[in-house]
Amino acid sequence: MAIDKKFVDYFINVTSKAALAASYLVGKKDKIAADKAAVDSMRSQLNQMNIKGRIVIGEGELDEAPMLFIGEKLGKNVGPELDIAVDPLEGTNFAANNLAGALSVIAITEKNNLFNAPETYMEKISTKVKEKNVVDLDFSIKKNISNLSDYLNKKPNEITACLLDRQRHFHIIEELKKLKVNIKLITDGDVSGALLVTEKKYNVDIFLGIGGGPEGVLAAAALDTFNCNFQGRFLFKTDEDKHRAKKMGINDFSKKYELEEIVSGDSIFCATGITDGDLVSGIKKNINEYTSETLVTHKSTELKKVIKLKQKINDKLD
Ligand code: VTB
Repeated sequence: MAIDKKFVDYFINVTSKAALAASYLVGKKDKIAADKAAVDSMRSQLNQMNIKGRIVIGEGELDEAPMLFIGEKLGKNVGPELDIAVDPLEGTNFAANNLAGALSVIAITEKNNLFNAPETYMEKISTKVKEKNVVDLDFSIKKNISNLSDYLNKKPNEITACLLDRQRHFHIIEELKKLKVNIKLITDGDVSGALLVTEKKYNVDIFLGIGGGPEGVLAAAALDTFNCNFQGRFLFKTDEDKHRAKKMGINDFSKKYELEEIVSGDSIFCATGITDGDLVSGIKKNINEYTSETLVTHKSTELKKVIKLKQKINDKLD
């Protein structure tokens, strides 16, 4: 089965409108308000659609998130049954401080094809290399870089690795430095970071490190259509984390998940820029019109491109 391609346009609209809503709060030093604007818009757009949608990755569980909570049903309860992962504002710091890289993101699969990820950290790795056993979460940094250099026929000093600038990655950064690998550090936004391996123009060969689990699942949906590789392993620190994971059906807490265990079947992914970033430009507004740029993927039609949209600011989705 496939998700009808008409939904691609609808979901571009959803993230474009959420990005527009958040764009009014760019640079206002208020992460919560910017996030709320994106969440409210996304929820209202999704509820106008002819879908039987269910949030599998959202703003948290019902008790902590009144909207877009995990399990929330969305849409008019007619049409296809879809699993939906959202990050209405990926990079709240970016939006609050008017920095590059804020996105509004959604990923959709048919029912039961998207991993129901808990809100914990995830160890991740992504590369353009699809073959197994070249790059692997279980290999050392040294082995991964050496395999990747051989595979790409590049010297380690011609390889670029992207990772979040965090203390927890200090040992990885030191190892990469020793190997003379070029390092691209990002301050936030690891959905975008993981996607930098998809195209040569971004000049990133490998993305690695520990970031949010939900962000990992979202990135995996797009990486699947780009025919790239992704592996993730959740990190459960507390008993509470483990308890919540168990409730979601996870029993093996140290399992390494392959891309196809995270997302399967057809999928749509949309990431609209709120501020300018590596993947897409941010929202540009005139008095009555705005332009959005959305990175879109649709697995069954092999669509993977940036779509620029000019719309009236008050246009409703019908
Ligand atoms: C990443 C990144 C997010 O959180 O998942 C990161 O994609 C991980 O958490 O944009 P820490 O900040 O605790 O390291 C964000 O930076 C913010 O949600």
